[in-house]
Amino acid sequence: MMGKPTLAARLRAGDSIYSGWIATPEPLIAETAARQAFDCVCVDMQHGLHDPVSVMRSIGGIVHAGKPAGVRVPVGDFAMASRALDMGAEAVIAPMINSVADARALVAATKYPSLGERSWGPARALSLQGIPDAATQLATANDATLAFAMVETKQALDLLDEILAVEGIDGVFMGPSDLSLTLSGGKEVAPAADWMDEPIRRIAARARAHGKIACAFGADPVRARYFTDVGYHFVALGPDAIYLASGIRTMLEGLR
Ligand code: 3PY
Ligand code: MG
Repeated sequence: MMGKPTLAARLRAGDSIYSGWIATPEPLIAETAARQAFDCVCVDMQHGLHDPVSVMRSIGGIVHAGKPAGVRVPVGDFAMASRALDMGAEAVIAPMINSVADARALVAATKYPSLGERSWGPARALSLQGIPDAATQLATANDATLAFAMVETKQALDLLDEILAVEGIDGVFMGPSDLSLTLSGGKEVAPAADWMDEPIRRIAARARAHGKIACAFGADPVRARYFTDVGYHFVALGPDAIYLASGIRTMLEGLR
């Protein structure tokens, strides 16, 4: 939003960002999360139930609550990556970026020429974020919006430096569940296993070496804190069903 530091500016200044993660396609939930102390709120189209309309409405609620919005798009849906930015998202998270070609496709969809091939049409982003005119948008959008490539497979880990080197990729987003699933050869989903510590630290260290942002999905506060401690600057916590369940638990425990 104009007048406030963008999510990109805060991350580049070294701030730690904790983001909400909303799977339920109801804008009021995203807005309610944004009214809490989260720095940012993301909506999930990959494993969450969001569609383009619920994403558009949720971004409105999040931004009206004064927070930046992020969108995780479905696998391979680079068209939606462009649309999420047109709808006013400040960050796009693309799952399963497993090759340099995937990373380049993400940049093409999210950055205006000459860096990428993003098509012109940000009317909603302009009005939502108070960007005064097209020239300002064109001059600022490539820096002010973030393209995060999910590194969450053995294949992507093997190509980590090549993916990080793609110009226009602002950071890598580590998905610990899929990473553990693929590193274990399909044997287990063990996002918090001891043997995950080395690849988790390596991803943060290599992102830092490339001057890029390390992001992760934290699930709970203990894991989120651990990610921050080992060099991640953008950590998502959730999804929203967990907020609801833990709120209900706390409330009922208060009765006993
Ligand atoms: C993963 O852990 O694989 C994720 O994609 C987190 O959302
Ligand atoms: Mg995943």
